[in-house]
Amino acid sequence: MLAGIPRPASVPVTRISDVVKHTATSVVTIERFIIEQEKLHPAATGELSGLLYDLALAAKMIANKVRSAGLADILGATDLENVQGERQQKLDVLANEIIIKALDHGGRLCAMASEEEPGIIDIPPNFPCGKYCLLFDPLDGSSNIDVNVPVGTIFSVVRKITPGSRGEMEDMLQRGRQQVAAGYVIYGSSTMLVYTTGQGAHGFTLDPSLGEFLLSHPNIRTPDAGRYLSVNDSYYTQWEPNVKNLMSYYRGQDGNRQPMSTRYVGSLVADFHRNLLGGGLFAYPANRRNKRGKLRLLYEASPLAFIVEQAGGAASDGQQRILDIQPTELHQRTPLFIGSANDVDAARKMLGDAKSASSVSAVGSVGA
Ligand code: AHM
Ligand code: MG
Repeated sequence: MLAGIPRPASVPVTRISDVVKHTATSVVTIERFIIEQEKLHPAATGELSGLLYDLALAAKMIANKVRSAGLADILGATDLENVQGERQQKLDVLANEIIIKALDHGGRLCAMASEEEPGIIDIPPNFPCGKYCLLFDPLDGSSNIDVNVPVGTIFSVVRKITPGSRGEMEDMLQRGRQQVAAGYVIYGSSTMLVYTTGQGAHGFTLDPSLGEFLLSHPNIRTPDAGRYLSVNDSYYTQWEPNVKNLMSYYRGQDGNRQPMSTRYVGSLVADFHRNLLGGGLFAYPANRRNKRGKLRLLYEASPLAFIVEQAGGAASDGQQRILDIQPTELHQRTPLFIGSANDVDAARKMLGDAKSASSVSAVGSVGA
């Protein structure tokens, strides 16, 4: 089941579609889907399933807060700053608390880490510890809340690797390919939860009248080449020449491809989700001011990379596969090129092998 654990070629792979039999009109709750997915793994203890239920519950609670934010007069920034030196929105604080409170007592986790907290979040001593670690961004894109633009929650689950019951930093700093589950929730025109445990990427839409996530997007597949390019052009003057050339390529300005359409919400989950379904590339390159880009490896790039790969796409920092990067810090940033496989491959060729003329010409000659 687990990503990163190679399966011998001779062992037949059981797929979720072998176990979950449903038609396009079947009503499948996330709970039933998780239970049926667990049946793929006879040795499963149910801990991961329990963790996923708890995350779905937290998502519903956050969706409720996001939906009623204006009514409850809780919009606007607090005076607090988070560990990245950014102003927190009140909903960031709420979402952070909701996830911690929904997950800290279930006996499934040994520790958590959040974009909003500087260090490891310990499980309170009165609660049992489990074998997983949860890393999350409780409310990504929160600067968009005041203008009613979709925001999201992103999460990553890894297995504890150190001895002892409490989670350590070493447990948190694992390569993305070691993730056992990852997902995101988009609070948009509807609330959707998309997750993977390494058996495909599956999407569930919240039915607000039932309060249930229903399977709406089984086995998501992203197109190999995309329609949309999502990048913040305001950094153009800060980009290195090879990044400028890459963006010219995507726009068809060098004559080597049809131009992609530009779409940039500025809310990672919203941009990623649109491109996952419609095909395309989200790019947040390094620039001269931010040498490692802006986005965080462990709870933004890695979980989305796990999902996009499960959907047939790819994710790179321009040099290497996101899931292969060895983290060294909890809040580490990374450049990110994520989406349709062919479009990510172009970034890898034009940035990773920028010194190699043959690689560049494999994508096409680049404009100045
Ligand atoms: P946040 O985690 O502080 O909300 O920042 C992450 C957000 C992403 O959602 C989005 O893709 C990016 O920042 C936008 O950054 P920029 O305004 O530099 O384009
Ligand atoms: Mg974020």
